[in-house]
Amino acid sequence: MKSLILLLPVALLASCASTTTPSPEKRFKQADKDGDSLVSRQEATDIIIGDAFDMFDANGDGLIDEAEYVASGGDVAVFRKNNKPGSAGITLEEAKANPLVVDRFAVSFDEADVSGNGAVTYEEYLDYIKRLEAAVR
Ligand SMILES: [Ca+2]
Ligand SMILES: [Ca+2]
Repeated sequence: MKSLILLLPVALLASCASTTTPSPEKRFKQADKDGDSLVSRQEATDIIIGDAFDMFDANGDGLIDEAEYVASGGDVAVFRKNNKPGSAGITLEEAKANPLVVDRFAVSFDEADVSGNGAVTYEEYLDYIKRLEAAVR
């Protein structure tokens, strides 16, 4: 299955290994919108999809258009299937509303949430990053 869903995690792994990524502590705080020191499934999904979206949206206009999608290694046919007919591109809201995209990131969340209590602590998050980094090396 070729799709946006499969491409996003690759982009995500690349970003984790990048030296320009903000510190883990900063990233965790960004994700923890309600400030309870735990990142919930919703908080995690929001930030992960947002990050992946930014990588695809090369010109930063808030839309992933066909050229940007293809430039990131995407398949034209998949883009056309996911993009609303007549619209210039996929918005962040559309990506977040796509159950296939959300399901893919739910898996990432489950991998990070080792204790399985539906929230990721900073320690679990650091652990998860370490495992991701080990995977791309
Ligand atoms: Ca939180
Ligand atoms: Ca764009």
